[in-house]
Amino acid sequence: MNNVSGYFKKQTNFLLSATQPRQYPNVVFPEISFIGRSNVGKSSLINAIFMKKLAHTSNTPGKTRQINFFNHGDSLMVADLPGYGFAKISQSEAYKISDLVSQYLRTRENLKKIFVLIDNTLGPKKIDIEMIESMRDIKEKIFICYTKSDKKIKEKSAFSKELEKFDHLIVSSKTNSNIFDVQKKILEIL
Ligand SMILES: Nc1nc2c(ncn2[C@@H]2O[C@H](COP(=O)(O)OP(=O)(O)O)[C@@H](O)[C@H]2O)c(=O)[nH]1
Ligand SMILES: [Mg+2]
Repeated sequence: MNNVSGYFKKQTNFLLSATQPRQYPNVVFPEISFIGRSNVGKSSLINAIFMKKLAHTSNTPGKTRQINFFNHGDSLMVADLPGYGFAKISQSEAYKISDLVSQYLRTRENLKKIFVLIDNTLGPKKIDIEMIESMRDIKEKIFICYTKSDKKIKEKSAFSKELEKFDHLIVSSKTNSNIFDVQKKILEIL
């Protein structure tokens, strides 16, 4: 597949939201998913890649508590996973979400690539490292996107070194910087 722009002109549509595995779409298309802390820019990145207001962006972290699935051109499934590290929910709800996500990551057979988003202005946090460590069995699927590259770096992270071995891009959904390269990465799996 070499026509990147052409491929992303295909229609993308919201399919369903799932809170349980039995609700996941039963399709054979390859799937990619987006994961990261609440407010890291997951929905914004999905919208930038697919050039459409698909995922709901928000200033209120922790809004997405289910897995939202989108169908791109009957050839690719896209999953927007609930954000982690959001403090303002109950412990039991946090466990429920983390069970849902880890179950999804372990068992979803058509899952080809996991885009782990990290806020470039803050760098990786302990919780990002823990999340990535929990994915050790599927680490070859991980691709890191450092988000909000249009903004000034606020903090120097103590954990940056731990992620050096992962393939990554530094992107901005606001200026579209490197979004084309993320699209190219996606086409590689098809
Ligand atoms: N400056 C800037 N702001 C961004 C960028 N991506 C997301 N945001 C903002 O960050 C906030 C959270 O974004 P959202 O996509 O809803 O994050 P999510 O919770 O991970 O889905 C919103 O206010 C977005 O407008 C970016 O690349 N640059
Ligand atoms: Mg979101």
